[in-house]
Amino acid sequence: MTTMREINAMDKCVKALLGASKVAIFSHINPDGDTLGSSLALHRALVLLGKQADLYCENEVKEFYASMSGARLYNKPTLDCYDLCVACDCGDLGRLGACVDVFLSAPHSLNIDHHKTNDRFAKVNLIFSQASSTCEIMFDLLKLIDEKQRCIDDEVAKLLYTGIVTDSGGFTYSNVSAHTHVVASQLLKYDFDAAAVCEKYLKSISFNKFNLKVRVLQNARFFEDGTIGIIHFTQEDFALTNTSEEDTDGLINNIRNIDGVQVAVAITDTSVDNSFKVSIRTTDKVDASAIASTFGGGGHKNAAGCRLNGFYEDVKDKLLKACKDNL
Ligand SMILES: [Mn+2]
Repeated sequence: MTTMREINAMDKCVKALLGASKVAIFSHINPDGDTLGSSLALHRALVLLGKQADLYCENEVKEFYASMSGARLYNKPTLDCYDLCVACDCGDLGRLGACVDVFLSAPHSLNIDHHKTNDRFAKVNLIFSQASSTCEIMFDLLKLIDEKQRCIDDEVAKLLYTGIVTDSGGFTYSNVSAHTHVVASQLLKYDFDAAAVCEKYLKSISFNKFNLKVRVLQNARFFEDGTIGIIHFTQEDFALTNTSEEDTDGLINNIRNIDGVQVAVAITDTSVDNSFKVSIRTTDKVDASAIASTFGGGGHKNAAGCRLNGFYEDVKDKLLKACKDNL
């Protein structure tokens, strides 16, 4: 349900965006389709409104998302100061990585997000934890402005649709509501190839990623009567298949989708020795964000993540215990 707090925040966001002339927009580290889609859509909408805006992200946009409209504009500032900073899809300031200093440099800030663990770090916080994606919220926000002054065009619609599709697993996750479909249906009235968006971001897989998938899935380990499944991406797997960390995206769902599995965990070697990136996916019976928060991470009920340091077997055992405790 939409509360008064959220309606007020929506109004404040509209006023802040219309009142600003120099805006910096921030996507989270290791950007995904939702943070990119919402940030790029906002950027383009602001340009359509005649404003100046820059895009920031600690990381370069991955090849997989490089064809999103405006993706090349990241980290090429055209302004040296801002009157408004906007974080898109960031649950806390840490998600801004090294860009946090720029975020904190402006007199006004907005935090537009759907993570239930969001810690409301900005001056105005537009947080709908029941939304499928930040793009769903961004559409509602831009629609309010668009009614008075056009700021949604075909490209903006395609960007928002991309974020909704990627963050909802093609409208299959439990974060999908009637409103998600209302937003999608309004977006589909614009002129872009929605089937091509789904093909590119949900279905297509490079041959190298296919080889990585085969290697890692055949070494999956299962615990607690098959309710917990764990996969491990090693640096050797990446080297032998000519892939990298970004190619792990989505492969964990192959484990989560197995009948009987309630928690799927993917442990990925980072380039730093004994440092691991962990993704957790759960069925509705288990809270993934509760498991991740045991280790200082966060996320959603069915998808969360954290980072752990140590020897692989110790890291795996700690995660396994946290999973069992939450079963
Ligand atoms: Mn998101």
